[in-house]
Amino acid sequence: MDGSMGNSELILNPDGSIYHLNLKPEDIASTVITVGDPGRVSQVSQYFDSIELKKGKREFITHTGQYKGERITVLSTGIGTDNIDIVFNELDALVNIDFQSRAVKKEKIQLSIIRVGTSGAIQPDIPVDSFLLSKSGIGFDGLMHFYDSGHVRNAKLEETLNDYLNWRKYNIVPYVVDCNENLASIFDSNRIRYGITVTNSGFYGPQGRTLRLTPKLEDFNAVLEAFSHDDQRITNHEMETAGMYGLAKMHGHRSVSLNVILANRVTGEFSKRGYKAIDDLIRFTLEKLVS
Ligand code: R1P
Repeated sequence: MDGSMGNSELILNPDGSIYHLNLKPEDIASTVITVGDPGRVSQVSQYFDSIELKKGKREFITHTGQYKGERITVLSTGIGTDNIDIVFNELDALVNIDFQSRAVKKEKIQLSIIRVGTSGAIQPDIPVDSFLLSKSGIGFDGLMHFYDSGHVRNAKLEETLNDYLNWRKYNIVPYVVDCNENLASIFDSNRIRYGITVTNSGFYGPQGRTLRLTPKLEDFNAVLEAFSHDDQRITNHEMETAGMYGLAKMHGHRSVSLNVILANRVTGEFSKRGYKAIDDLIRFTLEKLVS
């Protein structure tokens, strides 16, 4: 074995780009903003001083450009940690695998990956349109269970939470991974709230929403709302953060998740100015990246 990866494992397109993202190594900056919605990519890149690259395939749209002297890539992930698995493995491959020899490079490059997303609060005092930085992600999806990931997880919080939930009997055993504190400190501001974010495997039943189907765990959000650990509480639901934190840590990258709260699940409110609130978070994020 020479350490090179087969064509079925590291899949490259005929032009040498990576399979799903359709990108070549030179196409990405070391600072990457991820957004769920492909339409949000141009909402970010409209603020760039120049755009050098626009590429895409499926829901993965990428723009790379300059913002106040800083080269930044913005990339859409689509929804869910299944997509996060693709995006984070392929981003890492772009910088840390030699596409000619198909071997892992000796010198590793560290990416800084910042999610600019949307989310629903489960605490009544978190208003819609506010910004929230996820200190930890609680993964109700199964992604981390497919990796040797114990060393990157927050074992203490994970065990305390699972003992509290007592949902092992339903085969619901979430994992917990923390943000990169160093990257998070860039975003320190009185505009930011901090919290523990739940990453779900769906939008309706897995977040306790009932349209026509009956959820198995009727009191899902109330149980999560009542949990606290070291003065931290569970604040919000979304669908990517825990997977991002786990994959970033395992690969040696830095990752942090910023979210606009669009819905409050306790008060029943939904933002009336969502696009503007997301725009505010985009401009806040870009300014913090260059300050
Ligand atoms: C669900 O509507 C989607 O919105 C949230 C969730 O995480 C999920 O991806 O984030 P984005 O607005 O970043 O996609």
